[in-house]
Parts: sequence; structure tokens; C-alpha cells
Amino acid sequence: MSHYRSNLRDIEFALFDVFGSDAQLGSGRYEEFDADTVRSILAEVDRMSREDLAASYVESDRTPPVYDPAARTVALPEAFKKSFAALMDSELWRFALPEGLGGTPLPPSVFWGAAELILGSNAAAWMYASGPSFASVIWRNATEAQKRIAEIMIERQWAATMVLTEPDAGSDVGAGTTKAYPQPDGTWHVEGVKRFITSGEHDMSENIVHLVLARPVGVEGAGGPGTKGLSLFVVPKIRFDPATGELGERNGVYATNVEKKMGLKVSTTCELTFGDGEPATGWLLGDVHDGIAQMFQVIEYARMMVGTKAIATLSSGYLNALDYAKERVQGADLTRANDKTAPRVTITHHPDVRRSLMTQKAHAEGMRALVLYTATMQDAVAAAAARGETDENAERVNDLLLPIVKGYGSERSWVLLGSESLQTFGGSGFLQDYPLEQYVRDAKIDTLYEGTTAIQGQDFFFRKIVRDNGQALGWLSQQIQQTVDDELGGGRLKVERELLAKALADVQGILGTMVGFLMSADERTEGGDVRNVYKVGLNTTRLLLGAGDLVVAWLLLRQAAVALTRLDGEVAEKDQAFYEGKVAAAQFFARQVLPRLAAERAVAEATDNALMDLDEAAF
Ligand code: ST9
Ligand code: FAD
Repeated sequence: MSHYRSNLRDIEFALFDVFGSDAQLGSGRYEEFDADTVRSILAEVDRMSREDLAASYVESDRTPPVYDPAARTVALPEAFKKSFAALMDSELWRFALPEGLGGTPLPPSVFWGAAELILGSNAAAWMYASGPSFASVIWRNATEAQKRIAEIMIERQWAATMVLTEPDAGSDVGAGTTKAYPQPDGTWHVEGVKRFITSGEHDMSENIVHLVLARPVGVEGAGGPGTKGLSLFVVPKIRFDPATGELGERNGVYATNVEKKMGLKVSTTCELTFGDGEPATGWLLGDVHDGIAQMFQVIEYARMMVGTKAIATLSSGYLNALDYAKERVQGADLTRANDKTAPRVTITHHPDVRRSLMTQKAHAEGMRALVLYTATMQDAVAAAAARGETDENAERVNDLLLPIVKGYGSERSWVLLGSESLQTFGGSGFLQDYPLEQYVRDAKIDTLYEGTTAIQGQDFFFRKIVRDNGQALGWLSQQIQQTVDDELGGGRLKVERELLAKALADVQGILGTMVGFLMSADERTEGGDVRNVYKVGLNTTRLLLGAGDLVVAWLLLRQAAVALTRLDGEVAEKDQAFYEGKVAAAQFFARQVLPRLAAERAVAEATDNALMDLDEAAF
């Protein structure tokens, strides 16, 4: 039986009933797709995910890729190759491509709804399949001549990688020392060692195109210190004719190690050595030295992907736990705990198990809505672009929400998968008979790569709020306040709206406190002490997670209001339970999770520099 328990019903509810993503279908850019077509695409992706992709999930963990250090090659398990082929053959990747590259654009919200299904069933397959998406970034930034490289990558289904990290440059990408030397023929030779490169070597495509950040040498105005001195190079594993795609000799980039890891084992994590003994030849993307900004086009997409992967895993973890809890008989009902002859009940009868299950459900469904709501901002950005305009507000709000999707989504998912979903199985959860232990291992990476949670918290505060002058946050706060003012959900959600309003004030309180610390760190003002910036740093993760709770509560409440309207009409029995579950999840989250934000605010307000004053030896 498939490990993967999808929740297409909830994806469609959020997309169509709550966010109205279907309104943009059937005309303009999306003329080819009406709502029925989109539902049938989602249904087919759901089937493929549960069957073809999920089929190799366990086996690929138990028989992971094999690295041959002599040949510097990697062989992937055959079962996984079948899943990967099914995904590529589905041509789903076309939905992420621009028309100019043979794409058939879908609204991003629908795309990310489908993505959840793939990422929940076999995330590594999605990562290996992202060559066409990488090609679209090359195409977007390329010179006219280089655009052909992107077309070739798609025609020949080549794989691709993002290559930033080095042994001494992880979070601090700007510390990278890999160098690039210009050649008389206009190409570049890249030299250095990169670490932890996902899909850096495998045997599933005839070529792999690496997008490499390196520091140009001897070029005026480029190659300085930090991230701004990095440029982006397109370096293939096998050389090829950039006009025809005809393959040439092996290029001088090799996988010199493949890591042994806690989880996500089928996704190869490679040390890549460039230019050791033989040149690693590449092209400067777009012939401009704008590497970090170009790479962030990939990173933004990848951060959305990582958050969605984590949340998809929590959702499947919860649904597996629910199935188990409905079957597992253990103990008597608490009301008859002292009666040794009382009948034994399924564990869903126990209050603590119910608390745990609803904690999982509310978070999984609320964070799904967070992903899809963020994607509706991308819908607005795409719609404006199609009109030849820009929607600055949607761009800003999307940027603001990305660290929440990635940072909050991965933290809550990883913790809840272990503390609640696996726990529901008791000791059985620790065994490989069930997928939970693999889920926990596979989801842990999501808090680490694509910028750790600490980095997401700093990005959220310094870049997405302070540097944005609070514009996106102000708009979002206004939307939340509007829900309260409009009395969404009427009397039946009154308590929840009050809790939401209080939570909004608490998050604003944390933020206000941090802004105060930041201002007091400005030594140009009287009494300013630069060390006060530490007090900001002590709270960036707190703010990120608090804002995540707030937005999730808001989206759950919006869903509950829709569900209540449906319940007021005629509903089938199965829909009745679904809608009641939506209301219950919103109520639970508002009542059980939001009140904790008051404590977080108090902790933030009481921040001092004691931790920073403490001698390292005292730790
Ligand atoms: C990794 C991969 O971990 C793991 C999974 C691999 C999966 C592979 C498959 C994925 C599929 C991908 C497909 C892609 C296709 C896309 C398709 C599209 C349809 N937002 O603050 P400053 C830029 S990979 C945007 O001074 P520092 C910006 O240009 C490794 N841009 O930073 C800025 O200039 P300006 C991941 C941003 O102090 C410039 O950077 N590693 C943002 O120099 C400098 O900014 C990491 O993620 C942003 N949020 O450097 C590293 N932020 O200000 C984590 C910065 O003028 N570390 N820029 O605009 C960080 O993020 C650091 O904060 C740092 C700091 C490196 C940015
Ligand atoms: P460090 O940066 O050394 O961080 C160590 C700890 O210190 C973390 O807790 C971090 O949060 C904290 N920390 C560091 N700096 C700060 C700071 N300024 N403020 C507060 N806290 C801080 N990279 C690629 O380029 N391409 C890939 O495809 C890729 N895939 C990966 C796949 C896997 C399985 C793994 C494990 C990593 C992958 N990476 C990839 C690298 C990944 O992005 C980095 O591991 C990550 O960015 C963190 O860097 P680091 O491991 O060097 O940790």
C-alpha cells in the first residue's frame, strides 16, 4: 500500500472555495484551462503521486544511490528511476515554463497545489526533475546566443543543479572562494570545491548543467568581496556545442564525494570539484556579473519548494497517524479508567490523542493554505506581467511570505512529525513498518537547506520588513484586521476573531519591540549602542514563528467561515464532516495556539543582552 496519503479535497477547497483561483481560468493567458480541466489535471497528478511516485519512496531509502569513487559516478536505484521517468513523461514540468520555451502556463496557485502532491509522495523525484525549471532561469537571464542552451536543456531533458555552498561558505555565501578565469574565446574556467550539491551526480540524464557561483578573477568592476562579487556560470558535466547541443568531451567537473545522510537518501548530495587537473569550462550567464541576484531567482523558487515539501510531508504524516489511531485499540475510555472490565477502545477515544490529531490537522491544513495563499500572490504577479504591468504589492507580499512558508513551514512540520504524528503510533512509529520514521528523517533537512531557520528569520525582519519600510506587512496586517472588522463567520467565530485580533496585537508588539532595539542600536543617535542589535538577533526566529502562527490562524478562520456558509445549505454526509472539520481546526488553532503569542511577546519585551555578555566558557 502507498505510504502517501494525499489530501486533494483540501487542496481544491483552499484553491477554489477559499481563494477563488478558478476565477482566472478559461480566458486570457489561461484560456486552455477551465475549472474542470484543472480539476482533472490535479486528479491525475494525485493518482501519479500516490501510485507511480510513492512506489519507490521506501525502497530508495533502504537501497540508496551507490557512489563509485574510482569512476566518480553514481548509480541510482532502479525503482526510483521508474518513478522519475513517470514524472518526466507526465510533462508536468511544462506548467512551470514560459510559452517561449514550450511551456503551457498554469496559474502558480494551481501549480503549487499540484506540487504538494509530488513533493509529499517523492520529493527527490521533483528535485531531479527540475532541469527544465533551471533552464527557464537560464533563458530569462541569457544573452540571445545563450538562450539556445536553455532550449537544448529542455529538448534533451538535461538535469541541473544550483551550486553555492563551499566548506567554509554555507549561510555566508559571500565567503565563497571558487574562482573563474576568463578565456580568450569568451568562455571561463572555474576552479574550486563546492559542497553539498543536490543532484550533483547521477545516471538519469545524459548531461547535468551546473549553475555555479564563482568569483571572477582579473575583471575590472567584478569579483570583489562578499556576495556582490560573485558571478553565475553555466558549467556542464559534458561539454556540448551551444548551438546544436551535440555532446563533446567530459568537462573538468567531478563528484569527488557523495555524502551519507540522515534522510532523503536518494537525493544525492555531492562534493563537486571544478578544474582540478583539467579545466571546468563554462559560460557567464547573460554576460553580466550579477550572480547573486540571478541565483536568487532560483533560490526563491527553491525556498517555496522546500516549505511545500515539509508541509506536504506533515499532511501525509497526519493522515497516516489518523488511519492508525482509528484502528489501534488500547486502554479504556478515560471516564471508565478505574473499571478494569471496561471495554478497550480505539485510541481516537483518548483526549490526549485527539489533542494530538487536531494539532496535526490544524497545522497541516493551515500551512497548506499558507502555501496556496502565497501562490495567489504569484498569480497576481503573473497576471500583471501578462498585461505588461507590475503588481508591486503582490511582489512584496510574496517576498514577505516566502520566509514564513520556508522557515515556519519546515520548523512546524519537522517538529510535529516527530512529536505528534510519529508519537500517535506509539513504539510502532519508531519501526520501519510505517513511513513516519522516514518522514521525520526526510523532513529534517527542510529546516537546514535553502537557508536555515535563523537565516529565514533574519531575512524576514531585516529585508522583508525593515528594508521594505513595513509596506507588505502593513498591507497583510490590514487584511487580517479587516477579517475581524467584517465579523467574518458571524457569531459562531466571535471568540476566534477576538483571539486573532489579540494575536495580531501580540505579533505587532514583538515587532515594535524589535524595531525599538534596532533604533537604539544606531550610534548616530543619542545613547545609541550598536550592541543593541543583538537584542534584535535574539528575537528574529521568534518573530518569524509568531507571524507564521498568526497568518495560519487567519487563513484557518477564513476557511472556517466558508465552511460555515456551506453547512448552512444542503450538504452531503461526507461534505458535512469535511466542513465541520474545517471549523473545528480553526477553533482549535485559535484557542490552543494563539494565546501562546502573548508569552512570546512578554519574552521579547524582556530581552536583554545577558546571553551576549556571558563568557563563552560558561556555556
Ligand atoms: C540549497 C539547495 O540549499 C537545497 C535544495 C536543492 C533543490 C534543487 C532543486 C530546486 C529546484 C530549483 C529550480 C529552480 C528554478 C526556478 C524556476 C522559476 C519558475 N530575496 O542581504 P545581502 C540577494 S542551495 C531575493 O547583502 P549578504 C540580493 O540580490 C544553497 N534576493 O546578503 C541582494 O542584493 P540587494 C542555499 C535576495 O549578507 C544580495 O543577495 N543557500 C534575498 O551578502 C545581497 O544581499 C542559501 O540559501 C532575498 N530574500 O549574504 C544561503 N536576500 O540587497 C542562505 C539576498 O542589493 N544565506 N538577496 O538586493 C542567505 O540567504 C544569506 O542571508 C545571504 C547573505 C547569503 C543572502
Ligand atoms: P552554517 O552556515 O555553518 O550554520 C551553522 C549554524 O549556525 C546553523 O544553525 C545556522 O543557522 C547558524 N548560523 C550561521 N550563520 C548565522 C548567522 N549569521 N546568524 C545566525 N545564525 C547563523 N547548497 C548548495 O549550494 N546547493 C545544493 O544543492 C545544496 N543542497 C544541500 C543538500 C543537503 C542534504 C544539505 C545538508 C545541504 C545542501 N546545501 C546545498 C547546503 C545548504 O544550503 C547549507 O547547508 C545551508 O545553507 C547551511 O550552511 P552550513 O551547513 O554551512 O551551516
